[in-house]
Amino acid sequence: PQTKYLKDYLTPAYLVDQVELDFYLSPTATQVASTLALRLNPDRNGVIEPLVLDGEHLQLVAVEVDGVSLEPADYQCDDVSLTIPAPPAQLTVHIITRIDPLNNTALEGLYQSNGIFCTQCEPEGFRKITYYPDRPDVLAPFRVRIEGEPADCPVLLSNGNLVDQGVLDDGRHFACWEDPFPKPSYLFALVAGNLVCLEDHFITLSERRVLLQIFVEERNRNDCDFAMESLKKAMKWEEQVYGLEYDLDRYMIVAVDDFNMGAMENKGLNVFNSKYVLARPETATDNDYLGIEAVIAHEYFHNWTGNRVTCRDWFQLSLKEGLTVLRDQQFSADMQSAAVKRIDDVALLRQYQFPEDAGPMAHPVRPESYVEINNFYTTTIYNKGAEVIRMLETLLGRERFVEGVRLYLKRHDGQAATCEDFVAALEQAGEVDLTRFRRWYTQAGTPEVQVVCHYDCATQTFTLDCQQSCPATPGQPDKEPFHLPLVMGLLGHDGTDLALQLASDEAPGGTSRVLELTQSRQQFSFVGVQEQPVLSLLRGFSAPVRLTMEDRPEDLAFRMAYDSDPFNRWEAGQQLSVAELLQLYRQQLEGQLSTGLSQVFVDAWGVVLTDNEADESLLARMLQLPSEQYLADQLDEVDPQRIRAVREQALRHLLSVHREKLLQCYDRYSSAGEYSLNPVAVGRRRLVHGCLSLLMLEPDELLQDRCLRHYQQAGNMTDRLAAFAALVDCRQSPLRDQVKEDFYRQWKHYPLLLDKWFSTLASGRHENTFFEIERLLLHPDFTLSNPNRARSLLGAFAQNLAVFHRQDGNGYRLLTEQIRRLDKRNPQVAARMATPLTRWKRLEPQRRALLREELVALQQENLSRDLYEIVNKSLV
Ligand code: HT7
Ligand code: ZN
Repeated sequence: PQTKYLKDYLTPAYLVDQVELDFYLSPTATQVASTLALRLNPDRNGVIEPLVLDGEHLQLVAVEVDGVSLEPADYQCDDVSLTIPAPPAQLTVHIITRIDPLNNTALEGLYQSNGIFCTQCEPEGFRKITYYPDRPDVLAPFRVRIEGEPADCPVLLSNGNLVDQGVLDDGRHFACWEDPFPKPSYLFALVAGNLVCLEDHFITLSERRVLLQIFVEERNRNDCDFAMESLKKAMKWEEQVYGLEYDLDRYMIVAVDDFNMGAMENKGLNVFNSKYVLARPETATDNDYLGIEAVIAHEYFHNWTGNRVTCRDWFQLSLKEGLTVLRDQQFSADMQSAAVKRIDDVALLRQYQFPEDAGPMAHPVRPESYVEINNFYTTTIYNKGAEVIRMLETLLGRERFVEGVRLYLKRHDGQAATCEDFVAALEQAGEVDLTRFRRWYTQAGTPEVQVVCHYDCATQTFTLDCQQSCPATPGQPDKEPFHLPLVMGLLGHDGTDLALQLASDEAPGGTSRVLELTQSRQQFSFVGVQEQPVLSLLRGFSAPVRLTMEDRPEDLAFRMAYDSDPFNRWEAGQQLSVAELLQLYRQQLEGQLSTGLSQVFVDAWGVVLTDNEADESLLARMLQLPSEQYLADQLDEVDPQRIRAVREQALRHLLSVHREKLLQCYDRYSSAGEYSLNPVAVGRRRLVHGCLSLLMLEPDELLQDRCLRHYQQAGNMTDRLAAFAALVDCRQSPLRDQVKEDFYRQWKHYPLLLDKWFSTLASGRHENTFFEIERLLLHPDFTLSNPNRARSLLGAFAQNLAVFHRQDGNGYRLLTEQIRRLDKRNPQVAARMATPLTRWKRLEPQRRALLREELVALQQENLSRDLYEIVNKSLV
């Protein structure tokens, strides 16, 4: 397969002035008639070039140029394109193709999900529908006519406004849609099927009425209220914070069960994985609700950051994705507990993006090359991309940042832009120099920052000596220093924030500062510091770096109790935990007698557990020990089973000391009541479930019964699933099989909950989980055809580190075998699911060899381009 390079970017040879598409729907032989008004790009100065249209898996029926039908000798057609060698400078091309939606298992282009026709065109799916210059910098207005059987497809949808509809003599019916906003082909959408529609409306800032419609299958008609409310909240929030209004008269969302990712922002017609639309308390957990709120907002926000201003090429993907993730994070922070949202976002970044940045697929936020663009919808593009823009917000302040975003949107409205365009607009609005900052777009890897502090009592000066470096990543052995905003404060002995005065300031001002680290080494001195302070650095995780400071455990415990920045309160606790757990790990590894957790840590943890004042969500997060993945990330040679053993040893230690307090906390908050998603209710449930899962590590019969009651009497899925997960881990108890059967029986007809059944069982912590997973693969409800189902079992399995990384290598064999099969049906999902296989380099030698063997075997086979790229790069 070929590698594509950013440096090879060329403007399109032909522009498209108008697209007309006629669809004659049929499950196995849909006919697509396309009429394109094209003209030579004026930047070619009249020098004619061949017209090359992208197309894959198409059956070509006919081609005409300016009304004259072409003979096969007049054009060239291969597996990936249709070329007209010397066309006129202005021409109308008419092309008829035939496609097979029913057998489209890759779920790209036009496919069927439960009998519903739907499309997924980003990034390169449109070329599987018809021949077209399928690249994001070719923008055109689309007019679409869809014809289908009214019995199978009563609903016929496409982008924009409905301009005509009717019934034909032969009984078929049609609908015509017109999208006035020129758009790239990746934003095209078509949906047709037997769907019901839930309606509402939104009045915009300028008092326009927008029709809001959510289309779902009949069985789901009662599960859309939360999605609709989230949409209205997102519309209002974007007006209030960014001053941006929706631009069409109607906004449609369709939910389908078979979808490769979360959702897709097609202009005016979003297509969603039903997981991110459907919710009611009995079927969706708190996290499902929060996911829906975030994804609905994310796709809506794309209307400006992605659709009105799109990307010039796919190397610029983070231009729309990083910015839109940041905006959905800001929105969710305003809707929920902002501190906990930030903690969750950082935890996610560390759990997935940091390992990516340290692994074989590490790439800059703006990559320089790719083999398969589908592989670059990564956590680096999305989440690190959002962190990069968040740093711009920190450097500019919210007001100027919003001004900069608005300037960027105004300047490039209706255009395809680059990351550089974005940075230039922010630089101008913020009146700052972002020369060094731009390195965030070109250099991969997570920077490491080391800080050493010194307090000089005689001069009352507190100095931070900061150094930064960045590890080598594939193709980038050496890095230049990054521009890092370090938000900080100093805590006095009573835990209050001290007023800050840098040596260069005239007077003290404020208790929180942004220090800008732009060199590999820099010092910052604060004067007038009357006592030895405790430094609180990187507040709110103001830069995506690994920070090392020689914190004493007492200082961490102090910050855990007093830091005014809630993120850093949590972070101090995490650092303490990491240090404790790594010490236990090393003791085990070296065969030393374990000292257990330190008293300082056990006491500090107990203080959090009995804190009656702080936000319960924050407390719940503070009580969680760092994940196994995060711990693995701190080690040079990883033994995942040892990590699990050590983490469980620590949990049992905490349980043995604090059992009574855990029971009290569980009792205090586990009152039933009407389900609500307000942050206090969510926080209490998190706390209760944290206590329950810890208590259930060593459950007596009484506790098992309580857990069973918790499961049976739960008024919502959040409570039910937490108890289910705890019981699933009670291997010796007959209750385990009882609830396993009960959950299945109750929810076997509800796919999203059957997914949870599979994933909860695959996340089990006991030794037999692996054999259970083997059995589940043969379960009649397991299928690789549905991405959610495949992820629910295989994704959960691969994240269950101690089970996946069995010492005998059978975990690797099992996953590789399933990926092989999946690759034949759906390469995009197969490649994504192969990520855990690529993390072999830092495993201990025996597992490393076993995993590598599987990869080498896979590499010899006939793989899709998607999987080939992942496997190949991971072996370099
Ligand atoms: N912009 C979308 C990215 C996407 C996608 C969505 C569904 C299926 C396949 C896909 N490939 C790329 C989703 C988003 O970021 O909003
Ligand atoms: Zn997106």
